[in-house]
Amino acid sequence: MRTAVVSPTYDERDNIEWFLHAVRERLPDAHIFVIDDNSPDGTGVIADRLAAELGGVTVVHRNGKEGLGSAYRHGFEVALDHDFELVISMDVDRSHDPTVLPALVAAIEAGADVVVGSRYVPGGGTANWPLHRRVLSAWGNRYTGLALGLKVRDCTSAFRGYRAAALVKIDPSSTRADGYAFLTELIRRAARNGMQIDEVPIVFVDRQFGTSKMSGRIIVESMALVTMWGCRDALRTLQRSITRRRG
Ligand SMILES: Nc1nc2c(ncn2[C@@H]2O[C@H](COP(=O)(O)OP(=O)(O)OP(=O)(O)O)[C@@H](O)[C@H]2O)c(=O)[nH]1
Ligand SMILES: [Mg+2]
Repeated sequence: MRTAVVSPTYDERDNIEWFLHAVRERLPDAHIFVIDDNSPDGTGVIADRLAAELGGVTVVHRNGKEGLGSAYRHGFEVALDHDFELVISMDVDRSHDPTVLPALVAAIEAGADVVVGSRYVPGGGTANWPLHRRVLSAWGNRYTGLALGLKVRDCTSAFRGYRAAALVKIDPSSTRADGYAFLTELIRRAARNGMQIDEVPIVFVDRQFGTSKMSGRIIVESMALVTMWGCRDALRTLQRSITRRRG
């Protein structure tokens, strides 16, 4: 399958070289799109040099930091413009294990529309994450699943593969969230469209180099949007059942 890997970067100077080589090793034919928001630490410049060395790497330079959601949206649009059959999203900070890449490809080849690298299926987990991050993520995902009626166990993992046709239908460019709520929004749309969503286990490794861009604002955005979507879904179900009873 013609495969694109879309990866946003912001201040990933210590990770970008490792990342590009690791992806190239696991998926030699995949094209890699790096979406860099003018990283102050010079990640974009390093990525340009590596792209010239390695080939099959496109670095998209944006003017300034606009958030993970915005960067993935942009990267998906660029990848879809280039006629790929499979689009993989992956963080650069070594949290997403490149050895899982072939399993993501295999799941799509076997018929899935979307495949999620999941911390919350048997065999999945997190390594060296502090307790507060583990609790936040695990309970955040439980709450999300319950509020939105989703069967997917890990709605906020960015390590995923999308069949290109499914991604077109999901239409990421019309989403609004900036933080990881963006990821929940995509899964919600896939589920509502009746798409086949598979999960493969991943062990998420906490970043060792560079700084996290996670913030209170991103957490609040996620919780607020999930609650709003959940209430809207419940209201719609109620309206439908009232209309049915009247009719
Ligand atoms: N282009 C771009 N990339 C970003 C931005 N924010 C985060 N990223 C990248 O998105 C990926 C995930 O960002 P992280 O900082 O690891 O955020 P996180 O994974 O939610 O937080 P941690 O759990 O601490 O790793 C990394 O490759 C970042 O470099 C942004 O505003 N613009
Ligand atoms: Mg990270």
